[in-house]
Amino acid sequence: MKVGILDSTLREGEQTPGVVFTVDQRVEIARALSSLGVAMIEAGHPAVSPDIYEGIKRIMKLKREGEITSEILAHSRAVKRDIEVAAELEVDRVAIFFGVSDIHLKAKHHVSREDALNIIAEHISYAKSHGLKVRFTAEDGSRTDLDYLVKVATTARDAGADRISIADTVGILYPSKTRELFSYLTREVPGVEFDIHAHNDLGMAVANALAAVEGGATIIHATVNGLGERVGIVPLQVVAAAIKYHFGIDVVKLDQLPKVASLVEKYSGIAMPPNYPVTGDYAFVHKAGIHVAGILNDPRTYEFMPPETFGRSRDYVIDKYTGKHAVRDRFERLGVKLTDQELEQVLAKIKSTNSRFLRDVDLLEIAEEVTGKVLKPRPPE
Ligand code: AKG
Repeated sequence: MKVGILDSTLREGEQTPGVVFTVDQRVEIARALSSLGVAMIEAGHPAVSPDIYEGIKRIMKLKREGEITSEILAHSRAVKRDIEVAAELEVDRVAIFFGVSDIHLKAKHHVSREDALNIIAEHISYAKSHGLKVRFTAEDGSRTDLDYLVKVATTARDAGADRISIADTVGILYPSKTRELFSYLTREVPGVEFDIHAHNDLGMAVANALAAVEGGATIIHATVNGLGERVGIVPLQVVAAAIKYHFGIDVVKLDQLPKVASLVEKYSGIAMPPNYPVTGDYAFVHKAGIHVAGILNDPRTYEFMPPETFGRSRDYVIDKYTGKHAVRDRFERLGVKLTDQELEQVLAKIKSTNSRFLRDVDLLEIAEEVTGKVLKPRPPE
């Protein structure tokens, strides 16, 4: 199985409402993504604004100097000026998109299916004549008539695209349909590689991306923290963890994911919820007594993979759900010895509070009340 990541935080990610990156931030994010090990970085659509143009220019300078090693792409409409701008920037690849569903052809492009094929071929050839590698994106591909989609992909390939992105632009695919779609396309249109661009409107983007890979796609589009239009696309950290668990493949340096997630959280201004998979604060934090007893005995009881794989560590919280094992472990860690009876009394008091989080100082206070002694915790290491 062959699979890599195209990160589109700087293009799709910046299409999140309220997100704008400065040029310096774009360069820093590209550097971080490259050292994370993503195969490709979609660095922006340079015709959109001067700062995106400038960002790609600086990213390409770092690429020439060897500081960035990922393949760098520029997004482009099927418009000659967009392609010329990408060529001017000497990006590794231009990604030309065109809406190919009947809805897009009629309501957006106002062209027939036949005319669309000519436009696609013409612009891919134009990009090739400028020495660019081309990915063609069948925008709204998931809502496109299948026979026509095969014609689109064949036309793009024959015009010189060596990659085709099938975009689930409105996020309506589900896994079995996605697998079928990609199996069919890879069989019907040989000689080209396929990308999956999956939006998360129905919460199935990661599942669809994995299903596309099973169907033969070799590149998954993702953004850090799942940024993107509306509710975004495949979150990089989640899909990377899923690929590691299910396929045993490291698509990026997994232990660097939290660092990159925090960087993008800071620059995007979009806070990561604490219950976010892999990089959220609670991703490896346990609570119920049964769960904590389980992880203290063998973490595999309630963890799909060790948190250290992702540069994280495990923890548990203390509140009314807590059991004796957790309380004993916490006091042992604090270097405070309590008898079994005292532990039971402490636990009873914990259960009668409705505090959200009991901190170590709160636990010591309860234990002092129970024992009637002044307790001295071991100083933190
Ligand atoms: C979309 O269709 O949602 C896009 O953002 C274009 C995707 C692509 O270029 O692969």
